[in-house]
Amino acid sequence: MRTIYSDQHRLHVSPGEFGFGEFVPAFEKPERVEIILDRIREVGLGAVEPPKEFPLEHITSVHAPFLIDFLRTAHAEWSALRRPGAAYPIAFAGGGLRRDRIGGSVDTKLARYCIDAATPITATTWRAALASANCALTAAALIAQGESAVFALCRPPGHHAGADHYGGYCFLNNAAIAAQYLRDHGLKKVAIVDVDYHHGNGTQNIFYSRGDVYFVSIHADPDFEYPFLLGYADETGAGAGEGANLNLPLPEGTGWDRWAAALDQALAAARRFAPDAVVVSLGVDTYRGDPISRFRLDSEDFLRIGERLASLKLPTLFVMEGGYAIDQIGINTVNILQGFGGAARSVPRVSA
Ligand code: OKP
Ligand code: ZN
Repeated sequence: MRTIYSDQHRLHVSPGEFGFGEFVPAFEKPERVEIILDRIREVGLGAVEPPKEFPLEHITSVHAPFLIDFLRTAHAEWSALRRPGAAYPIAFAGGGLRRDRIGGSVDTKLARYCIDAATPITATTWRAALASANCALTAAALIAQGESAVFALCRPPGHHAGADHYGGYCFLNNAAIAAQYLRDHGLKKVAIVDVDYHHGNGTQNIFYSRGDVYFVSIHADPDFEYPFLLGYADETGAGAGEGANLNLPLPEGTGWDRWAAALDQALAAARRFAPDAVVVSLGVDTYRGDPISRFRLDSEDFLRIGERLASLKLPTLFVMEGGYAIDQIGINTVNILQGFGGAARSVPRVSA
């Protein structure tokens, strides 16, 4: 399996995030994808190639142009006010505040566009986010040209970024951008299967009223886990998208048996939709050792996830999302790709 990777991801380094009463070091850090890359090379998964550059229209087809302008210019506005560090919001647009206000000061816009205090914009964040989206687009172009499976090793991740908002370590929704590219290049129906521990609220938001892109997500119940206010089972789509959104929230402590049953349900639903291709939002923060998550999957389980995804027998674009257990992130991620069938079966796939 080919991997699309850009070293420009290093241009985004979060100074830290606000979590549970204190400012803590960022969990979403550059080493994540470096370690995955090392594992890809160690097992000989396939070629690692840089992304091509795509016109911004592919991004503005899923994100509001005002959000894109903001991501590009927010840090310049921030530092023009002689502020140190990265741009974080100090208020949020809940409680009936005016979500129709799309301009104003940098703080007004941060309050309107950003959904949490874990997603800082630095001077070079935009360049990293754009390179990440270009990885997804490059992989999508390969799928559109007939490749059966490609891995977009995206960083920063994307599935929490919606049509007009960002957060959850995500700026641009790489999986949604890829799915839209496939729709624009001859594929009639695309299914997005989100296996990250967190609900892909941004992806759901982008496609909620559309019947041409099916979204199914298996995740920690938002009753106790981020993003807290989306990802419930009663969110089934709207208008033309009614029935094209499926949420499978699971309780704290979920292990393989229960998670795998949800995966089978997700895959049966995706199969019924009869898509022309599948985009997998690939997070491995379901791992039992993940520092911010509460599921209990083992490294071997990720092989089984890959095998089951392969049973759809559809062109499949893997887009990297979360996973914060640095020591195991390479093995866990590549196990999914190897389980899918991307490399020689003789390579050992679990190590200490
Ligand atoms: C991004 B992805 C921990 C709080 C975590 C943000 C979680 C974003 C997850 N201090 N808040 O879906 O893996
Ligand atoms: Zn996650």
